Amino acid sequence: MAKDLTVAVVGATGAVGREMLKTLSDRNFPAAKIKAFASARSAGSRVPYGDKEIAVEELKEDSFKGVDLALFSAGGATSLKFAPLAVAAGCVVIDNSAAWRMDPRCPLVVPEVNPDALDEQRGIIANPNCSTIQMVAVLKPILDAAGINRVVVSTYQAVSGAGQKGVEELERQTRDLFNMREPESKTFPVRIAFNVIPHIDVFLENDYTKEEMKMVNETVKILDAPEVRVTATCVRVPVFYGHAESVNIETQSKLDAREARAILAQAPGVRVSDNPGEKIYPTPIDAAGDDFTFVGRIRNDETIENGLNLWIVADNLRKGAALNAVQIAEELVKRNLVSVKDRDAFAS
Ligand code: 25A
Ligand code: L14
Repeated sequence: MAKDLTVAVVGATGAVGREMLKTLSDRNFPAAKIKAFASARSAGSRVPYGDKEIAVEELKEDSFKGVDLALFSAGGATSLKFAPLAVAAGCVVIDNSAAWRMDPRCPLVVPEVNPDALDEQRGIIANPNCSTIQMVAVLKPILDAAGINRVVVSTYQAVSGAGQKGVEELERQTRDLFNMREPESKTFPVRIAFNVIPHIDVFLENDYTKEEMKMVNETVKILDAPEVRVTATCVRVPVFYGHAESVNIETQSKLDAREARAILAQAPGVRVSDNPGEKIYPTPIDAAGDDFTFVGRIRNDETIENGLNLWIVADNLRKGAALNAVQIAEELVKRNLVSVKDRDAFAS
């Protein structure tokens, strides 16, 4: 068993950071000491950890002295600047931002899918995008059973994906509309209340959004399967917690919907919730607060030889972010990998 660890959460006052603290406590992660960091404006506030509260400290360059493991969720700019400083101080980083995910030095891990990638860790381990995590949890057993040529996905993403400020914007706009006030859009590009927005993160040169291209590129890296072609449309919906996805999969060999249902029923971290006759299918309200990735509406795509359609839902703050990060931490402990072998690995 490893020594008792000093663990830090960076971005501890945010929607994901709070969930990280809760998850560490709920799962009895072997931490001797927990530290909470955020920006200067939160320094001195307190965040819950189990039945206690811990004081939030301002994140500084020397914050990682004596810290063994840090979970980051404070945006890409914070990760780019502070994760290398953490590694140089001997601290292993699990980073929830997009900043390091496609860096070849950084494993990109969903513990049920590719835990062995952790053996190659050099100090920064990347936590995938929320929509990608729940999709690969379902794609992996299908890939192993029948091979995959192509995936077409459309997402229905909750406002909490944009952090606490996303949650507050939907609340505020809803109140304003019911009180005959003109709602203001600050976090989302246009009004989200009673609307849907086909735009998450920034637009890129190819007219896809960055969120869409994360799903394309991260899926191939996690599955280690360059033959899997993914195309995505990512949409924000006025839901507080829980991302949903409509996924069309073209397999290499025939996999019938009934066989797929049986395979997914055995998949780690996945719950099949699929009985049309009984009106059983997962919705974000069912998934919110839960740790499983739910899958339903599993049916044959009747327009092609080897095709499936299905519907995936998970809690974006839990499996999509905090829980997956803590599961990575647990796997590192299990494999005795909470150590930085090369402190210069990310020195620029
Ligand atoms: O565009 P970016 O830069 O990449 O950022 C994206 C944002 O999306 C969120 C996350 O916001 C992030 O900041 N996000 C969600 N999932 C993500 C993911 N997978 C993700 N980002 C990347 N990948 P968030 O609200 O979840 O959390 C932001 C946290 O980061 C801290 N932070 C920001 N800049 C920092 C920094 N920490 C250190 N150094 C910096 N330079 C930030 O702390 C927060 O912890 P803060 O002090 O700046 O803000 C705390 C303010 O947030 C409000 N608030 C948060 N939670 C609550 C709350 N208010 C009430 N109740 C809450 N539960 C308060 O207003 C508080 O002042
Ligand atoms: O890259 O706004 O993991 O819903 C995930 C949440 C990017 C933003 C990521 C959102 C983030 C996204």
